[in-house]
Amino acid sequence: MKIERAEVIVTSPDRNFVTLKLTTDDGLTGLGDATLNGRELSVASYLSDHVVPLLINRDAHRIEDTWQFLYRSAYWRRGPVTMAAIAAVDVALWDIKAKAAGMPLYQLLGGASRNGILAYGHASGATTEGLFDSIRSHQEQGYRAIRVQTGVPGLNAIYGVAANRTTEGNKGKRYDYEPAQRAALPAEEDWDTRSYLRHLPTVFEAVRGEFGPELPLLHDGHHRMTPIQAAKLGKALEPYDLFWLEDCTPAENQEALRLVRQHTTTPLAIGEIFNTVWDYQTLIREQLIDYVRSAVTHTGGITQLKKILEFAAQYQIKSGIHGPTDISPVGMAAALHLDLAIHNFGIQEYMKHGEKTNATFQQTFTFDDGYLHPGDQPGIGVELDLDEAGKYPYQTAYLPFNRLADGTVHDW
Ligand code: EZ4
Ligand code: CO
Repeated sequence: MKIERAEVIVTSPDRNFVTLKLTTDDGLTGLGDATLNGRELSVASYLSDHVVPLLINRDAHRIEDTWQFLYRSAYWRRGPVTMAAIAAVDVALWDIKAKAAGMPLYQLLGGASRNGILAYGHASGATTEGLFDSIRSHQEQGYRAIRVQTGVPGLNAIYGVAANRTTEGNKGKRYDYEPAQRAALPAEEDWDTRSYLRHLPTVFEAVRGEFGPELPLLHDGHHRMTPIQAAKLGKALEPYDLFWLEDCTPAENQEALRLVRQHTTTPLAIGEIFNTVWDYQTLIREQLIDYVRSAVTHTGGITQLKKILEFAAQYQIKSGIHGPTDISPVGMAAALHLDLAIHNFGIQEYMKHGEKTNATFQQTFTFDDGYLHPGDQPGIGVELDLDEAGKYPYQTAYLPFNRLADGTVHDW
């Protein structure tokens, strides 16, 4: 079974997505997600200009060999653009192999280890009242675990809070909780870590008071703290029993997490911007984290993420696969097959896509009563409607960035 055709499809139904479609000489097709939020066209070019010519006439069954070939033959290793491109090829080949086998992909990964995949949703509010409404609305939709993001007094726009959607200029331009904005330049947000550190524990105290001790609560620090600040926050949040504190500090320097870990028992999740197992080497081996946040889409696909998660499993570290709306339904479906099959599953992030996206990417995965399931169709269970995709050309969009009160650029 040979790869006969490889097409890179860029479409922007509700936001930009990059999809690789492979077709074999048997007429089987496979899809892979290559979406890198705010840098989509670079991955599309990496694929079209440099990878597609290498795929034609390759044996579609040789997934591991193709992965190693793309990783090693490029000479220039790692990085988000390269690894997103490799991920797209990898997932498309797994989709094809599973279709050829007549099985849903999770069967090829070892079969189901559980009945359903616990998902968490994103609740947010500029104020505590707005946050409570958002948590209730997520519970009504079925969510059994909730990420809590909130406004901070004195700061205007802030990561994870859906405030801008209601302002006139931004209406309909972005998802409720999704930061990327369709605009020629990145939006500027403001930040003050000391205000945030003072305010956040009071929010979690209020949420626990209102919703009780059982509801799993998560929070994303989005890379803004120094290690000692992160340690302080972890300690301050201990009474509120978080499921995890995510990206408490930038983790290019993995050793920084030692300091955080020494000071707090709040579980730590890291890795949505990582792209290989090497980014986790110290974090996993020294048990400095509790959850691996990588997406299938940004970590070289099923082949690589499965290896990272098996490494993590030896240290009782679990999965918490990244699943914001900038992961396409193809990338989400791939994650769900892996979630269902692995033993050390933790939780899956899940935000619903918009109507146009769902019409463009037909999906078999389901969300019922707080649990996701990839469905039982052969392959990954997602098909791309090219007519729909063709209606929505790429639109320039950027993630925002942060400045401190004195104008200094800060981590976003
Ligand atoms: O900001 O995916 O945990 N989720 C996140 C996301 C990221 C976006 C960036 O593209 O941090 O909302
Ligand atoms: Co995050």
